[in-house]
Amino acid sequence: MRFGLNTFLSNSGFTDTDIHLIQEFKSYGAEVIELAVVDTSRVTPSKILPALKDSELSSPIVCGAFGPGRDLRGSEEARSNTVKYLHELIELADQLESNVICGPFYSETGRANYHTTEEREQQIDRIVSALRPICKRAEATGIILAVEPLNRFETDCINTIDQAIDLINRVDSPALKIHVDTFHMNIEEDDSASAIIKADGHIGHVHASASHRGLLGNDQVDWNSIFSALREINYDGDIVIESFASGNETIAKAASIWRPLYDSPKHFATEGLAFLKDKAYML
Ligand code: LER
Ligand code: MN
Repeated sequence: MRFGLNTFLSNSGFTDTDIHLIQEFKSYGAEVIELAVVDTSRVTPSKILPALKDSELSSPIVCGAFGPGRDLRGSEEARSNTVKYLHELIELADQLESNVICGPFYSETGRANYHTTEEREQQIDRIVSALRPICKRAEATGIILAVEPLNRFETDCINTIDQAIDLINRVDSPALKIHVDTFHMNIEEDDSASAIIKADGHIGHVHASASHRGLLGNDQVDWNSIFSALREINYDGDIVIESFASGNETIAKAASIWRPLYDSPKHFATEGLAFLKDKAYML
């Protein structure tokens, strides 16, 4: 298990101008960095790779961002934009020597509306058809696509681990796994630890995020039971702390961040990583 930090902590999308974050996150105690890539054309692997190696943070996670216009169940244009973006992320991950791409690939974050059962079924069919060839490409590249259920206020599409397992069964590719996020599970699951155990064999990535997206351990997530469950299924992937910089309109809208979640990324990150490492080694 590696413990790490997502670059959304510091800004609204990682680009070449943020390379300094790699060393910064290392100094906070990160063992892996998750690069939140909104625009692939602003990330140059030949510039990033040496910085990752110098900081001993090789093999990053690539986190996809699904803002307006990226939607596998949306208009034809939105669907083709998303397919193109996912292919770009695979190419980028391959060049960055990353093994995992994560995020809510299926739809635009913030799209939450009523749909009839028939409409839902049609939407899932569209998502499955779009994901199959993308997963084939991921399989050929040896990259895992970890799909993240989001809470009901951020999507009406995939909210629970059960729904993610159903999607995985329909796509039927070893490259498609689940990206669990403790914040979303805290809202949607009966019990987050049981949901993790149910997903045994399917979990490709974990976001550690407090119930209020603030300081880990100062919140309502039952971290002991989360770690016991991960231990029970012998999870050996990465656990990345996710929270969001405030004062940024893009992030505020995407993740419903209306007030600052921490005083400084440094304090939030060092305390959070120390908390997670403690929990992991205690159990
Ligand atoms: C992304 O990882 C996530 O958890 C979303 O809630 C962001 O909008
Ligand atoms: Mn997340």
